[in-house]
Amino acid sequence: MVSLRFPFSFSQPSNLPHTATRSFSVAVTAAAAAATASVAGIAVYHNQKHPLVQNALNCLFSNQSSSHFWASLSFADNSSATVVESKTGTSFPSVLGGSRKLLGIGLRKKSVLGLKNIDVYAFGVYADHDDVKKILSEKYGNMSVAELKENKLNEDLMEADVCMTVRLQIIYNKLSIRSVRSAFEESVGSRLQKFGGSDNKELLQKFTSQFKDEYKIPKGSVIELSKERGHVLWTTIDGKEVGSIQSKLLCRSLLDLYIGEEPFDRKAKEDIELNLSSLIQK
Ligand code: DAO
Ligand code: DAO
Repeated sequence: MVSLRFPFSFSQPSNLPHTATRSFSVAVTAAAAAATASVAGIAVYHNQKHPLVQNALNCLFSNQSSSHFWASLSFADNSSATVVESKTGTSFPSVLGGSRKLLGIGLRKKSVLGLKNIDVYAFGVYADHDDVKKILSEKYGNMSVAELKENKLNEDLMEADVCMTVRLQIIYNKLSIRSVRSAFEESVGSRLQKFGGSDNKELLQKFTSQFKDEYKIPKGSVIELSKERGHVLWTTIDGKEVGSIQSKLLCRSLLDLYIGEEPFDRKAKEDIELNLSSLIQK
């Protein structure tokens, strides 16, 4: 069984504003209760079947003596694990569609007029476990984590025909489709230019035209951008299909926002790298 590592950093509540995006807490909704333990005011329902959770636990206990200690975990059998982005309280399923594993979560912020930074959405990056093993293990399976980093594993992941999903959970309550389009033109547009080398206005236009003006994406909306076999990018909003576009360049550019050279959230990228390495090495 594959075990994912989430490098939890448990911070005291007073540190929260500075460390929030770096802290995860794991909550597992219980279908059946399991053994209970209480440590420093923390309730733990322990389940060996959830390696993600198990690793969180290991990490939790290994941090116990540290002064940076603040978290809340609960586990149970037959449950679906979720990982919570602690600054915003947004939770992400640890597995999507049966085989896509959560590799890391983070926050997309945007500075408005250079005056304030708003949290626009929380995101989770998932990759199909079998694809990762099949496609990347042969090349990388025997490398150490340091070697993997040097070899820019993320670059190969973005290029390879590995099924992936980026799940966005909207936090900002005043998002208009117009502002989404213009942010997208800026963020993805610059990557299309960088990787495509030529004018990709048409591709950008094709993508953004899927988003009709009447769509509403209030706080709590969930957008999934899924890269399917053959570099087909499917978009869903709250589970409803919006459209699909086959373009390796578009898929590459989109993933680059989260795991490329200048990601939205550096810590999220590091977590993703680490968890990807451990998927490959198992
Ligand atoms: O209200 O003017 C404003 C700020 C809008 C910020 C929009 C950022 C949009 C980021 C893309 C969201 C994709 C779902
Ligand atoms: O954060 O800059 C960014 C771009 C993120 C990709 C957003 C694409 C999703 C668009 C969905 C719009 C729904 C109406």
